[in-house]
This record gives sequence, C-alpha cells and structure tokens, in this order.
Amino acid sequence: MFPKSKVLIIAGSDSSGGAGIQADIKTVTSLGCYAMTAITAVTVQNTTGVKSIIAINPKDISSQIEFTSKDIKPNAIKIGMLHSKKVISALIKSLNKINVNKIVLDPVMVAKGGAKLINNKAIKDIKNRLIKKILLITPNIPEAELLAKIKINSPNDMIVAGKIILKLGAKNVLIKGGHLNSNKMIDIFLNNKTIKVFNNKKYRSKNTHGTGCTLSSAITANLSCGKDLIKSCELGIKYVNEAIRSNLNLGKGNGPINHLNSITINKKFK
Ligand code: PXL
Repeated sequence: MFPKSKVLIIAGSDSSGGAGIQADIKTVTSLGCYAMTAITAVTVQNTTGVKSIIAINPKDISSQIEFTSKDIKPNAIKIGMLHSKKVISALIKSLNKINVNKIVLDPVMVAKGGAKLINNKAIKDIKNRLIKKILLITPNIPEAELLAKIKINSPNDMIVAGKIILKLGAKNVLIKGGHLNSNKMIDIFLNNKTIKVFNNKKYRSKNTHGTGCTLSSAITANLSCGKDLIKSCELGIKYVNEAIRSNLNLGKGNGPINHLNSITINKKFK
C-alpha cells in the first residue's frame, strides 16, 4: 500500500518503545499513514520507570517542525510531551508558520510510574495559550483535573470538567476515563454543540504503558485521512482497546500495548 496521508508527530522519545514518539510512529504506520517527527525530549526509561530526561533546545524543536513541514506538508499534527514554557512558545511560533488545521494535543503531564514530564509553568501555558491553537485535546482524568481544577470521580464529573476545558478555549475535548473506578471504559467527547459518550469493555491489564500517546496518534491518523472527529475518536479508542486486549507481555513493569494489532504481513515477505 501507499500511505493514505502524512502525519507530523511532535513528542518526546521513550527508549522503551511503548510510549512517546515510538508509540506514535508505530500507531500512525499501523494505521496506514506516513509518520514524520519533531523530537521535544529524550527520556531514558524502561517498563519499570523513567531514569532521566534530556531536553532538546526549543530552537531545534522549531527547526525540526518547520524544515520538515516545508518539504512534506502534514495533513495533521499530533503533539505530545512539552516539558517547559520555552518549548511551548517555540511550538506556537512554528505552528503559526506552517498553517495546519488538524492538530491533536495530548497534554502529557505524568508518566505511568509517576515521573513528572512537564513543569507547572508549562501547564499554565497549555491552558492560556496552546489550547486555543489546536483542534482537539485528549486529557486523561488526572490531566483533566489539573486543567479544570476540579476532582473527577464519575462520568458526570468528566462532563463538568470537559465544559470547563471548553471555556478555556478548547474547540473539542476527549476526556479518557481509564482512571475512573468503573467496570466499563467510558470516554467522553465534548464540544459546544455535542456530548458523545463512548462505552466500551474494560480489559484489565498491567501492560498499558503508552495508551494515551497511542490514542492521540490513532485519532490524528484517522483525522489526517479525512474522517470526522467523532469517527476518528471512535476508531482510535477501538485500536487502543484491541491493543490492550491482545496483552503483549514485555518487560518487568508496566509493559507496552500491542501496536501491531491492525497489521497483517503480505505473504511475499514471509
Ligand atoms: O505516556 C506519556 C508519555 C509521553 N511521552 C513520553 C513518555 C510518556 C510516558 O512514559 O515517556 C516520551
């Protein structure tokens, strides 16, 4: 096959391959699209946790975004780890130059093992500046609590938080319910016209490292091919759910999900 579209991923590297830019490239590729990258940070980690984080100079992040996009224009952009105020300022400048409308922001704040991937000033800038520039933001419950400044214990609280995040200037919000104490997987999409609740089976597994990165990349890939927002979310959620269900069991800690679940290899390569 030929790639159906082109996606630019702006995110951090996860050396363990389960989250970050590695998860993003695997997802975009597995869904039939061409992946390009701008690396914002390099994390040293394995499935048991984050050992260290190496920051990339904001100028070099901008340079990756602008030089790459000038040559191959992305149909959509996924944004992940942005750890500092300076990175966000550089990113906003570059986004203003390259003129792409379909932008999905996964507001990455804390890694599965608890390591902080962003500082507090940067969270403020996401709320005050970046949120207005993007098409969709995909917080999980702890991230939605930090953005909306309320506690979330129920689907109704998710809706209340979603409405607060819309008031901050977001156009569309998908709050992921994986952290909710519930037997079902409940994810809620909101904009100023619609509220759509996605109900799915919950597959319990310790191997869920990178689910957030994967979901936002899957949604971006779907959007880049021309699918609408709700369909892109629905199919992205399905891709992640199936990747959890196939329970790839790698590493001694929180292992990765199975990004290959959408792929079959052509006979001629076997
Ligand atoms: O899942 C959030 C995340 C995003 N980006 C990078 C990460 C992680 C979690 O570990 O390492 C680079």
